[in-house]
Amino acid sequence: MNTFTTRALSVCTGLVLGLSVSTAAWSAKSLEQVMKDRGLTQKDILAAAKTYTPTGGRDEYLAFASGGQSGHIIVYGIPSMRILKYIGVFTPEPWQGYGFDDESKAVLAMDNPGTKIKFGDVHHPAFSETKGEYDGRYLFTNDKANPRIAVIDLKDFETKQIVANPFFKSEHGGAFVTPNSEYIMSAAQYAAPLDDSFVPLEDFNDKYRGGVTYWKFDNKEGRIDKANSFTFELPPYSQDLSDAGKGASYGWGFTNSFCSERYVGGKGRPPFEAGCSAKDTDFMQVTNWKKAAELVAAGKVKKVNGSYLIPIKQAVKEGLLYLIPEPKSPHGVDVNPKGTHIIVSGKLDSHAWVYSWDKIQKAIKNKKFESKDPYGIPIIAMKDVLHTQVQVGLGPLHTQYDSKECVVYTSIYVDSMVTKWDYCKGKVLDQIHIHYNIGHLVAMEGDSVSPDGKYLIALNKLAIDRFNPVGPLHPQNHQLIDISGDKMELLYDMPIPLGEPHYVVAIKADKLKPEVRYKSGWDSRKDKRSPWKTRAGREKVVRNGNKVDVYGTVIRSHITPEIIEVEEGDTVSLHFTNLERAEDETHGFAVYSQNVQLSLEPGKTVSATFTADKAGVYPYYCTEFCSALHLEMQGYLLVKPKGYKAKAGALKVGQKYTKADFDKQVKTNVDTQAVIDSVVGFITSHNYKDFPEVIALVEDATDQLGFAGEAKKKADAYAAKGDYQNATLWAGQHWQYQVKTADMGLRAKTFLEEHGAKKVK
Ligand code: K7E
Ligand code: CUA
Repeated sequence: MNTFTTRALSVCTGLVLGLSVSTAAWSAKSLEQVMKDRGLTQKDILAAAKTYTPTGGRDEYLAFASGGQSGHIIVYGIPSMRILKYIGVFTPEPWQGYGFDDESKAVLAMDNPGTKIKFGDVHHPAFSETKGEYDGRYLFTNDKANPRIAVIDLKDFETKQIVANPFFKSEHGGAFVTPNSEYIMSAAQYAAPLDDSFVPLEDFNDKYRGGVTYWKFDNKEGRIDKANSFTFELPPYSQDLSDAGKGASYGWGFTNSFCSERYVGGKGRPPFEAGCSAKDTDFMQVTNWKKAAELVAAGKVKKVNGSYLIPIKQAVKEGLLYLIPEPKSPHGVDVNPKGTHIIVSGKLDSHAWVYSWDKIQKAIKNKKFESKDPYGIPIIAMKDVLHTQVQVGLGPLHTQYDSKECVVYTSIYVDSMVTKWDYCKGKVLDQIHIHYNIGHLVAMEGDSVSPDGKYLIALNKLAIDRFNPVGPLHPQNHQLIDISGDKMELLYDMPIPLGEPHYVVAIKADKLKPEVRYKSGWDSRKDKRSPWKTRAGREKVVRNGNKVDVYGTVIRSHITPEIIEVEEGDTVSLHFTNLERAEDETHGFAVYSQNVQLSLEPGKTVSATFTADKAGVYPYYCTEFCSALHLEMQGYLLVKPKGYKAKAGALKVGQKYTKADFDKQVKTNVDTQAVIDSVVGFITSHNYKDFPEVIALVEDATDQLGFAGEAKKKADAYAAKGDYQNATLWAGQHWQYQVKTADMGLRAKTFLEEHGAKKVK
């Protein structure tokens, strides 16, 4: 490197890092060396500085990504692209105990007899909205394969409800939310009979149907209200995605389609793909949910199979349903923030098509239709409602809106790029290359009425050569792009090894207010106190015939009870409550060979029911490394053979203790108490009550200290009787509680020091 570039580089890197040249001499030098060693350019360094988040730092946005066939939702931060959580939705997820405890098994079993289905194909997550803004309360998502919608509460990032579509056999176009979360839209994809009967393909046109369901969301309960949801019957055109109108188009929904040819391939006929892309146009289906809801409320819609179904005929008669031609096997339908325009992409074409809501409304008002489809639905002429068409690149799919008016980003699948364009003026502004074959893309709060711009993430279908090879199945690639300037800049590649990504939604992180603990004894899936909640000291085992209920607790570092005895053939229900109040003090619970893995976050109560069908010894233990003595957090489930008679005699101890052992332990305890006293002194001399995190730690520490006092009393009583065996063991337990108290006290002290607590006395 010549002197000029070296100098230019040190000045430049000094600026990049916001450091003056003099104070940054050494770091500029070492940075230069790192760049040289790793072959990094200045552009790389700039990209790194835009995404690097120092230890303890937080992200500005949180992304909720569809986990595809994994059936999960993936949560990560932007711009750091650090993964924070996988949320089990349609698929069991052992870390969270999802699908392993009775409470979450019940969620997976909703509309899923016997939990037979163990996976979901997640495509489109969507946030709950208030006045068209993301409100950070709920997330909804769909399962395309087994037409279902799930509700995730963002208070604790847990799945609370799953509902199956009463009519469809697949469901792609969901979840899309109306501006006040009145309804969640979900459209069918592959046409099928609306009931479960067999209908031969010869009857495809007459008996196969599509549809779009408007799931009623009860915003107060935070659950879908199945009884008041309704579905529009639609022709057997493959419904694609949907979007809800907003602003000017509030009260309406838009669902595009492909294969309006109603072609069926196979059995010697040319394949589906040939027949399904033959025509030049398919249809956008425009539905009026507001008026439909009024009809439902007025009792004018009939229930079929227990659910409201609006037949095509009725929808047409009431003016609730219209068709608009869309060019070339379209994909994606995206309403702009004001609700005045709708963008559709022709995926076999190089154009995006912008429709004007104003013109659509006029055509509807004036009953100006060009014709009817075979099912009698009025068709509005494309030329009457098209605002403009723009050549954006080959294979356009999805569109996201920028914070700047009229500016949008469209994913271009075949050309592997993102096109930035102006839909008002109809011109292309910028293009950037993507690796490879982008599907959806997401801009910050891009589906809301006030998108933030800033970042865009390309959700790519193929990674090919972008990462170290890991066998024939490759991870997905999420590429972060800076869209704050005129030119798009690629910042970061993030592999996601979980499932085909479809859509992602991103919300401003400070809109989310997740809790760090549950109210004690909480059933998180039902959102109320569990009937199985247990307080410290109230643990018990209740037998009723051959049904055994164990009311247990967990706290650092023991499980109560530590021995559970049942008989072969008993049905055992374990109910554990985590007594901790401290942040992040989760315990786990696993039993040998019973497929039990529980996650007990602070305050939570969960249950596990199984049949103890084989006599034997079943160790159980805590699966979260919760404390220094985590490995000792253990116990035994003893399944006794039928008619077993206990042997006479007590447990044989492995170790004998003397007075010297006891005295030694007591000295240790006195020393530990001195540490605790000094920590307590520090905390109480500061304004710790101004810090809720510290108050929780102090509460927990006080609890532990209470237990310590009880253990000490027992130790002293045994010592007075000269029973140094039990005296030493209880003195040891006293010390255990002291250690936990000290541990929490120190955490509280560190927190106060790091958060600028003030001395008050
Ligand atoms: Cu384009 Cu399912 Cu949204 Cu995938 S869909 S890309
Ligand atoms: Cu509790 Cu490990």
